[in-house]
Amino acid sequence: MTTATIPATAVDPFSPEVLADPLPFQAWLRDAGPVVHLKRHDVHAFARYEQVHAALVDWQGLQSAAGVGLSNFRFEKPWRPPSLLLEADPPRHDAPRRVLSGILGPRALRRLRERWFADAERLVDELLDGPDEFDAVPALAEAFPLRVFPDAVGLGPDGRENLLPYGNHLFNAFGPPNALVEAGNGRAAELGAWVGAQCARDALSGDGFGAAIWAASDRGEITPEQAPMIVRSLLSAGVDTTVHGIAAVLHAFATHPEQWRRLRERPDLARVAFDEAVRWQSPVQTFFRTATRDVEIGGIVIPDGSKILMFLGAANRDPRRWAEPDAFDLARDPSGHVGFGMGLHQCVGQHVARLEAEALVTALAARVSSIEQVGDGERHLNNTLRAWASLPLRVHRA
Ligand code: OVV
Repeated sequence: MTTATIPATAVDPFSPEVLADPLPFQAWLRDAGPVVHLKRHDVHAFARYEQVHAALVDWQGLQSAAGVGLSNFRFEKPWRPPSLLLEADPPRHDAPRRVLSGILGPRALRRLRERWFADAERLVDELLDGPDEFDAVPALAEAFPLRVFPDAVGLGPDGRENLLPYGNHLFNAFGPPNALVEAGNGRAAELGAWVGAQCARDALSGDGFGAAIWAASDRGEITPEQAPMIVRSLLSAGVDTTVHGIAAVLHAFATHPEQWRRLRERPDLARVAFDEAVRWQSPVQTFFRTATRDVEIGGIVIPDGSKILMFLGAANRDPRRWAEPDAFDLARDPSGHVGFGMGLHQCVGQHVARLEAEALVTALAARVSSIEQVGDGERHLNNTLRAWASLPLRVHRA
């Protein structure tokens, strides 16, 4: 296929209309062809599972070090120093990744499991002492990660309210410099300075993920210059993502009462439920890559140096890959979804996210016989995240 025959669209995927309701546009993209040209940003886009997966695993042909947003670091100065994990390629990516994989891996998280389950039980008990109707975004989706994750990193008590706004701006900044980014620019320097200050060794407790990163630099596994930047990755990627992942699973159950009944019979399905919700809502909707040479994907050539856009959320609902893709269904095996990415850069924090969600969903399943959503709720628009501003729920105590 030549460039002239590639399907194209002038629709801006980062416009408020598409961000508010992305599914119709994503369905159009998938059906238009394996590769679609987005005229508004002059990038090629993949929305089918096959091409998104192929792009994610081709780290040699499609690099991350030129940025995983629209901005091309070959030509544009990044708004913050690039991440050593997200915005790096092998071999520079490897030592930071190896260190963080160990610190956030299933074995290392075992010591947190009991504590986080107890914390989730306490939070749900406190909530159920109040009214039957509440907004699940502040009450659960934000409250639980903010209760457990900053302590697990080893952050001090002050300024934690900066974490969500920092992450929100960061995820907006992967998109084009639209009104969402402009709205965040005013506080970006202040928030970035606060986050930067929390990454110093003496700002962190002696027993958290942060201290473990610094200890790895003592052992020479990473350099002392790299340590604070890897702590920054935890604070960047570890809060908003889990908040909106938890919001996704709560929305899923609140709109699928039969799935909640099934979970109550089989509480061991809590982890599968979270992955199915991550597939179904895809809290991280999109990431870009940059061609390191002319790369062929989906029958067309992506020119060296040009950006491609991967629609993770669209791939996760591609009927070519998934039966009944729009159904939230605990009977399905959601493994292979690309909501956490795939390949070399696949989410290094996914075990942390799963543990948080499992703890909260398990505590709810033991105490709540039914969950309903009261009205449509309100989406929170972000250039990268599929998120909720408000998710009003009504629960019945078991
Ligand atoms: C996956 C992700 C998102 C945002 C930031 C980072 C990673 C980071 O490493 O800073």
